[in-house]
Amino acid sequence: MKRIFLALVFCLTIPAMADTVTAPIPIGIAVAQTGSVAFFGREQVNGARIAEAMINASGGVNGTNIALVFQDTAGDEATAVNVFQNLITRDKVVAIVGPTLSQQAFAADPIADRAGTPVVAPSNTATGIPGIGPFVCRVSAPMAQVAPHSVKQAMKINPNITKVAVLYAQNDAYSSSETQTFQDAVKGLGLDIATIQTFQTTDTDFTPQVTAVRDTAVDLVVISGLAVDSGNLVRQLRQFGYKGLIVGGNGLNSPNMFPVCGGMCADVLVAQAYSPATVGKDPVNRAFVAAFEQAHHKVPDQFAAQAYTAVQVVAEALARVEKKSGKKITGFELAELRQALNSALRAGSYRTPIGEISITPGGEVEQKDVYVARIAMNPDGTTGTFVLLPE
Ligand code: 1QQ
Repeated sequence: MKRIFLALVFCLTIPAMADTVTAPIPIGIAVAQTGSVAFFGREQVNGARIAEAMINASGGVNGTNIALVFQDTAGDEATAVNVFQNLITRDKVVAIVGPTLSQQAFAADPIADRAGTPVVAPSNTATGIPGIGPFVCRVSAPMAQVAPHSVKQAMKINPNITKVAVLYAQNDAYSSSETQTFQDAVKGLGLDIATIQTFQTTDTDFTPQVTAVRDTAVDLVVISGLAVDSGNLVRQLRQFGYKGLIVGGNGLNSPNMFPVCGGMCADVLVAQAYSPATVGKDPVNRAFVAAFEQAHHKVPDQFAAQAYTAVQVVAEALARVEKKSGKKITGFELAELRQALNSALRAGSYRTPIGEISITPGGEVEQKDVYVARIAMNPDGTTGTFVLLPE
């Protein structure tokens, strides 16, 4: 009896078997495959898949393949939280690339952070993302650095701008963060903010906002919103007769938005952390664009390029972990690997389609090149291009 009791106590007190990493190395991709933010998430899936194929074709991580585990976060916080939990505990991924929105990141990233699982944000541009915790970093340049470039370009195109209308989605973290940057940039250039209009990302009718813009007779409109809301707002501004320049934020940064505002997307200026137009200069980008075009018969957008970059960064950091430890990734204890990977992500630089980047110890991306494009629409009214503007 006593022996049985002791055996029972022993069984109850031994720790659960530690998880060991096995091949292929699982990396979570937690982005929006459904819902309105899938305008961006679909391209993130496309970009990540190209990365997986190219990395494995060139030997994976020192001979061990990676395997992306895709989970649909849709565009809301609760789904992102759920997906993060599943990827961490059920799928035992070594790192998570995602989520699509900053609004989701502020809810879901703390879960990964507490679980000691590295997060590489491919498209979170709000201020404060790396500050969520030591396991959070990003390859998406913050709008605080990117957005001012588009306002400066607007001034170059029309030096007579004096009055500006600022519009933003007040229920979204990225939009509220980006508008602050825009407002500072506008004021810094000595311009007058004649009106500030707010909306919700779920709005479809922008009559009050576009009426206010018309009544204040501004010569520049600056918009920070997500997908369909931004597109509809641009369309309704034009329908109400606004003829001046429009600066759009990151939410207008995908050709998938073109069908939403149609021909009226024309002449919107957008600052970008990636331009496929740089393809001639850089062999890394050239290889990515060629593979993407072959698979999807179109050029990649910023969301595809940043997702590719995030997967590449994880794979290269894994290779660094092997080099530094002298041990194969397979065979590492999962918690130990996640910790080592998190440090390796922040060591050294990466040559990626978005240029040469590095990640600071605090998790912030350092990226040199930023672009501003002007949307040109084709006569069909649903397709178009981001035409890169000279600096
Ligand atoms: C963010 C963004 C969005 C526009 C990505 C789709 O930049 O949420 O941070």
